[in-house]
Amino acid sequence: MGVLEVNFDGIPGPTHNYSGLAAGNLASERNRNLIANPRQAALQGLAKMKALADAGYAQAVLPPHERPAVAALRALGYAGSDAAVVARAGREAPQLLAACSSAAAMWAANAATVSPSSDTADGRVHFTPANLVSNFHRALETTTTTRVLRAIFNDAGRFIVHEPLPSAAQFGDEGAANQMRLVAGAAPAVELFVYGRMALDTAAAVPQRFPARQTREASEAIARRHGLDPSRTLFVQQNPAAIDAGAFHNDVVAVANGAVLFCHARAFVSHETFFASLRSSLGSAFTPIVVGEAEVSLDRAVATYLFNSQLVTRLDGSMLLVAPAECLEDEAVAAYLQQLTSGEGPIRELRAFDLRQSMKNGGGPACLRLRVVLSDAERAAVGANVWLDDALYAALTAWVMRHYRDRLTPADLADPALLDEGRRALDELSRLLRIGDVYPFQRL
Ligand code: SUG
Repeated sequence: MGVLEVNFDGIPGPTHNYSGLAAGNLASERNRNLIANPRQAALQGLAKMKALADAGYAQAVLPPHERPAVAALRALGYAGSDAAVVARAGREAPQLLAACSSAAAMWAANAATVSPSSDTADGRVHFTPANLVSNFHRALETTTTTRVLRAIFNDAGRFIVHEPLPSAAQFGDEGAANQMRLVAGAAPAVELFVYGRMALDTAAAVPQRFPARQTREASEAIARRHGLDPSRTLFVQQNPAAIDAGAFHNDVVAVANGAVLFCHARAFVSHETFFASLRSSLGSAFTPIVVGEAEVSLDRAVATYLFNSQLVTRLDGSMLLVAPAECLEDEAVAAYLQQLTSGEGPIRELRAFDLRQSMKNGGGPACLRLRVVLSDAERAAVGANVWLDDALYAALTAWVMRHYRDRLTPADLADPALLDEGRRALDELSRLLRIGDVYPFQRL
């Protein structure tokens, strides 16, 4: 039976913009108020997906969410017609409208934590949609994400999409961006959860400058509800210094695939104990590739998103690193990558992609995708039209060209026409993808 990893990439939505909403995400803070190009954002994302699909990697899509989120504005006291709600929020509270208009659901690594059926006690694939409580604009994603995942993974015998964890700071959960999975040969996998702080135990060091979004308590609850084997599950603290340097998720400083862990030397609190545990679970196959400060500084790693690359297995068993184009423009990082891929190590190929629209909001190749390991039978149980083949790529590209603007500023978010354009686009998309009525405007 063939088991393979499918990358579900989020399609950047029609309201993609730069509103500086994410504290501790240096790109988002720096690029606030830039003019965005939602059409280009979507096309750049689709181009990466197509290139990987063409190279033989299993690729699927996740749809954007309805924005502005009129229901959220109503819950906060705005009333009247939808157009009046948006217009008044735009006049009185533009930052609130911006939060309710964010296209942040494109960063699918934050959609959910996923445990493949081979890791879980009941033999089903488990999903916990992330509650994303650290940021209001992201917490708005959970309801639609849960519906979308339930529409795609709609077979109770094979899949379970849990409710998100309780929406409280103590259970702050940012999904797969803080989860890694390592596997060596036929032995069971090790699931690795990286947290930024402990909510109920204040003894551990915490970042001084920026928020730690993921709590250990959240990660432990997910491991319990997914029925993971405690002896194959590790909880590791992210280095507070990495969070303070702008690594708001672990996937900004580390990525794992197979038995390889590619990370910065300052990614975790204690490399040595944690590497020793991995070595005892995975044996000699465990291959850490740790990049020191002298080769690539933490600041350069965050600026280029070197570790926000996708690491995928090629047919011959060696690995491809899917990196952001910014890596090749930095002398130290480009030199490091040249040396990394030309040696005898496991990573033998590099492909760089222009994802600048997403990158300017702090989202690289790895942020844009949710990894879901599925067996043949599980893939066959997906009834939705989400597999990116030539036909879906052509349809999605044409859909983007029909519906997306090529220029959007935060001030444009108050334009009521944007809401209508988005709804028309998503109505069409939900039919194309066969995911049912997942959007609030379809369920009125
Ligand atoms: O949550 N940016 C996102 C980027 C998420 C990246 N994902 C991963 N690392 N997996 C965030 O910080 C910025 C939106 C704005 O400022 O308009 C934003 O939400």
